Amino acid sequence: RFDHTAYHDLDSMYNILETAASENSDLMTVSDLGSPTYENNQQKIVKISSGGDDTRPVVWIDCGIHAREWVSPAVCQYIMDQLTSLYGKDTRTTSLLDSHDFIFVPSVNPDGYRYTWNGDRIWRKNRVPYGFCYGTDCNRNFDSDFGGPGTSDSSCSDIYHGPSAFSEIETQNLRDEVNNLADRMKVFLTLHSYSQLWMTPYGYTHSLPANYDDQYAVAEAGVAALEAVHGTQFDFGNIADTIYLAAGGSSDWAYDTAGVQYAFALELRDTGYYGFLLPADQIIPCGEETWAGIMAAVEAI
Ligand code: 0X9
Ligand code: ZN
Repeated sequence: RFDHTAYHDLDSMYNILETAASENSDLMTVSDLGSPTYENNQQKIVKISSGGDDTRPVVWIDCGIHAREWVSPAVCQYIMDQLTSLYGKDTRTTSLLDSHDFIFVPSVNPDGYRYTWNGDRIWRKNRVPYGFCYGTDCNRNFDSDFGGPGTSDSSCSDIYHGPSAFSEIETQNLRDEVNNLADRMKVFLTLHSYSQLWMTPYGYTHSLPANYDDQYAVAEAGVAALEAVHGTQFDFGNIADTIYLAAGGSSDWAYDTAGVQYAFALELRDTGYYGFLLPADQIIPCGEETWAGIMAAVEAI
C-alpha cells in the first residue's frame, strides 16, 4: 500500500502502485505507457476514474522527468492515495473524481530514477549513451523551439537536448499519450523540484501565450490554496521570467502543439536548503500543499 514516510525505488514504487490498483480496482488502473526505455524499464500510466466511459475532462499529472527530483514521484503517489482513499468519503474529492479523469505518469524517466538509487543520486537525464557521455534531458527534447535557449548540443551537458526532437522513447511515449487525450485534457501538470514555483508557458521565449491572463489567474488560485496549507511561499508566472529560458520543455509543447489550454510546470519544495535531497519527512506536507493547490486550480478553470 501507499507509504509516504519514505522514498521508494522504482521497483518498490511500481509494486505499491500494483497493490493499490488491486485494492481499488473500481477506481485505479495501472498499465504501461508505451514502449520500454533504453534500459528496458516501463513508464507506467495510472488512470484514476470513477466512470464516464473515457469522456470526462482529463487532469494530467506527470512526475519524475528529472531523475534526482525525488519528491516529485513521491507527490504523485500522495495524490493518487488521496483520490483513491477519499473518494466516496470526502465531498470535494468525490465531486472532482465524478467530473474528471485523473491520469498520472509517476515516473517519466525510470532509467534515470533507477540510476539515482544505484549510481549517482543527483543524476538528472535519462541513460541513453551518446558518444562519451550519457543521457538526454527529456525536458529539452520536446518539439517546442527544440535546440533553442537554455539547451545544449553536448551530450555531456545536463541540459543536452538529444539528437533531435522526440529522439527519446520517454518523450515519444508521453507525446503520444498526451495527443490521444488532448481533446479532453483540461490541464497538463508536470511536477519538478526544487524552487517553489508555479509556472505557465513559455520557457523558450519571453513572449507570453495568447491566453496568459487566464493561465496566470489559475496559477494564482493554485498558489493561494497551496500557500494556505503550510505557509510555503510559491512564486508564479511564465517560465522564462520566473526561472530561466529553457526550450524543448514538455509544458510548452503541451500548450502549443497538443493545444492544452492550461499547461503548468511546478517546482515543488524547497528553495535550496536541502534542494533535491529533500528529507522524506517533508513528503506529506509537500503532498498536502501541492494537492490543495492542484484541486483549487482545477476548480478555477
Ligand atoms: O530546467 C528545467 O527543466 C526545469 N527546472 S529543473 O530545476 N526542475 O530542472 C524547469 C522547466 C520549465 N519548463 C520548460 N522549460 N518548459
Ligand atoms: Zn526538473
